[in-house]
Amino acid sequence: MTTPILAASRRTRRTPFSPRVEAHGVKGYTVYNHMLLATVFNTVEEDYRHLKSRVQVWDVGCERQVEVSGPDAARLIQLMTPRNMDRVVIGQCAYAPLVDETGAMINDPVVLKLAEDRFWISIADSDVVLWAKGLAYGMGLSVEIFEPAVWPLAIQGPLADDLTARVFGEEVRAIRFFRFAELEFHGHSFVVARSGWSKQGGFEVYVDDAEIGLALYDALFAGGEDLDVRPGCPNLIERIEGGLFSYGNDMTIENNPFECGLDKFCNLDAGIEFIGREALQQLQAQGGAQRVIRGVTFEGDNCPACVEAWPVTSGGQHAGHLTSAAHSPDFGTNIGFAMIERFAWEPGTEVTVETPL
Ligand code: THG
Repeated sequence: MTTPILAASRRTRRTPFSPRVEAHGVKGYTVYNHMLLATVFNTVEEDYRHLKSRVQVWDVGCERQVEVSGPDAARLIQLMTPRNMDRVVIGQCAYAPLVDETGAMINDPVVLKLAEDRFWISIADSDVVLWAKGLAYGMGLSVEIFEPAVWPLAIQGPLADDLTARVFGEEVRAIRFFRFAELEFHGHSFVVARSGWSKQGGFEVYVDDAEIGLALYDALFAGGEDLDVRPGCPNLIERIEGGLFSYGNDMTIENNPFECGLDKFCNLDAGIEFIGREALQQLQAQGGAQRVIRGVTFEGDNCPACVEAWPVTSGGQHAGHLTSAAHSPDFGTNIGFAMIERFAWEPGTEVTVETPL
C-alpha cells in the first residue's frame, strides 16, 4: 500500500524556516494549526537516537501565538483556564488547559506572561483565536486579540544549553524551567524560554523577525557543527516515552481536564472566575474522571501508526482506546497512550490492544 502525499497550498501555511527544512531534506510533514510541521528527517528512530544524545533545531512555527493584550487581558486569560493565573509572574510560561462552558478541553497551551496586560497563548492544534475573539466580543472586553507574526524555533537535546549559549551568550544557562528571558541576537531582542516538546531539555526562541530569524537559524547550524547539530522535529517515540500528550490525538474536545490527568492545573478552590467552573465542580462532585489517559506497553518489534483509535479491552470487557503508539528501542517494547476506563486504570492492569492487521 502506498502512502498518499500531503498536498501543500496556501492553506498549509509555511514558516520562514520552511525553505531551510526542505533544503535539509525533510521526509514528512503533518499539518498543525493550519501550518506545516515536519515529522521526520532521517527515520523516526534515527531522529530519536540523535535527539536523545545530541542537539536538534526544530521549526515549530506552527506553535501559533494568540496574543491577548489590553486592559482586560489578564481577566480574559483567567476566564479561559481553570489554572490559577494569579501566581504567574512576568517572564513565566504556564502550562494551562483551556476549557469551554461544559468543561471540555479546547486546547492545552503554554501561556507566556509578557506584561501585566500582555500574554501569548502558545497553542496546540485548535482554533483558539476564534474562541477568544468570540468571548471578548460577546462579553464586551477591552482587549486586542490576534495571531502575531511569531514562529517558535526549538533547540532540544542534551547539548542544547551549549549550542544556545554559543549564540545567545552564557546567560541562557541561568534561565529556569518554564521561564523566559529577552536576549539579543544581531541587535534584535528575542524571547528565549527554557521549554519545548521533548524531555531532553532545551529552549524555545520566539522568532518575531523572519529575516533575523533566518540568520539565527543559520548561526545555530554554523555554531554547532562540532556538536553534531541536526534539524529535527517533535519525535513520536521520544514524546510517548516522555509522557507528553498531543491535543487532537490523546485528548480532544470530547475530554475534560481530569480525564487528561491535568487535575493539578485545575484550581477549583482558588476562588478564581473562569468559564466552565460549575461544570468542572459538578464533575468533581460526581467523583471526578471516569476514565484517564494511561501509558500502555504491548509486544512487538515494530508498530503501525495509530491513525485511528484502537480498541483496548481488559478481561474481555471494553476498557478504552489507544490514541498514540510507537516502538521504543530503549524500552524494548511497543508503547502508547490510551484513554482507559476506571475499572482498568490501576497501574499494572493487564489489557489487550487491538492493533490493525
Ligand atoms: N511549546 C510551545 N507551545 C506549545 C507546545 C510547546 N503549544 C502546543 C503544545 N506544545 C502544548 N502542549 C504542551 C504539553 C506539555 C508541555 C508543553 C506543552 C510541557 N510540560 C511539562 C512537562 O511535561 O514536563 C510540564 C509543564 C509544567 O509543569 O508546567 O513541557 O511545547 N511554546
